[in-house]
Amino acid sequence: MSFDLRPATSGQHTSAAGKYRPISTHLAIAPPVSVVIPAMNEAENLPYVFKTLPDWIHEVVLVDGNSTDNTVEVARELWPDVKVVEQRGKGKGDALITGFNACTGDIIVMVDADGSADGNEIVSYVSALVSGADFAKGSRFANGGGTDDMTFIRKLGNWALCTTVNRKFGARYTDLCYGYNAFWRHCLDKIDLDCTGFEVETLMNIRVVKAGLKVQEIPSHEYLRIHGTSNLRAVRDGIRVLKVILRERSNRRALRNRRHRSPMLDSVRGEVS
Ligand SMILES: Nc1nc2c(ncn2[C@@H]2O[C@H](COP(=O)(O)OP(=O)(O)O)[C@@H](O)[C@H]2O)c(=O)[nH]1
Ligand SMILES: [Mg+2]
Repeated sequence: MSFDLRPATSGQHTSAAGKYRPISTHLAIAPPVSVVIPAMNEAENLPYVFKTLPDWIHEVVLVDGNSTDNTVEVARELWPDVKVVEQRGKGKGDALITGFNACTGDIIVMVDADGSADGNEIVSYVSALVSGADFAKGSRFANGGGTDDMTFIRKLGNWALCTTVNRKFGARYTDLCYGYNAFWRHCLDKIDLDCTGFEVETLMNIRVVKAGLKVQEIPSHEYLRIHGTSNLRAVRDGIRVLKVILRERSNRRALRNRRHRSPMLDSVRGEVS
């Protein structure tokens, strides 16, 4: 099997000044964009994923979750420059954190490896970031978005958890547990991620609000996983997400109480409202 999808001109789309890369017919950008792909046994899906990635991205970081199929070999064939990182721990959250640390771009885009995300949407995420957002959050339920991949139970659980986050943290999200997001690298300094599993997106979504970052939702369509089955277990992972929400809520309360007791903590005011 041999299919290098990357055009020979890739990386040469810079302007005369050598600084800006055209990313659409209307927009050229300077910041390098890294795409992080967590992948565990996704060899059969990777051709569909890589096929939609734009040629102007700076790098692809694939985080391999100890795959037992030929995920890594297929990724290298499809995208010879791919940076493959082996995760040490377990879980999607652990994989993403590992991948973020390996990125060298100023903008980081998270893309699932199961064929559910269309890489052509990356331009919408990047446009939002270069127009002023800190965090471009994909939403399947914003106007223009959609999903072919969620069961009724998953939709219900996602809605309930999203509503809880909105109430508890003053967010106005239309979606919560969605893996297609993008952000400026500097956000990582403010959200300090510490989790391992599928609760990772929820933790990010809560912490960006707590940090006062500017979040813009991007309508996104989630397609059906092409091959294989989801690693997510609705009840088990729903409980993990709920625990994160409660933990983040109690951290916020504890910080507020400490602030009342110690004027020294006034300096952190503004981080948590
Ligand atoms: N590296 C790595 N990737 C994972 C792990 N768990 C899930 N993924 C990847 O995360 C993405 C989303 O996982 P998926 O099973 O499709 O969950 P769903 O999209 O929530 O149904 C896919 O690309 C998976 O291969 C893991 O433990 N390690
Ligand atoms: Mg999936």
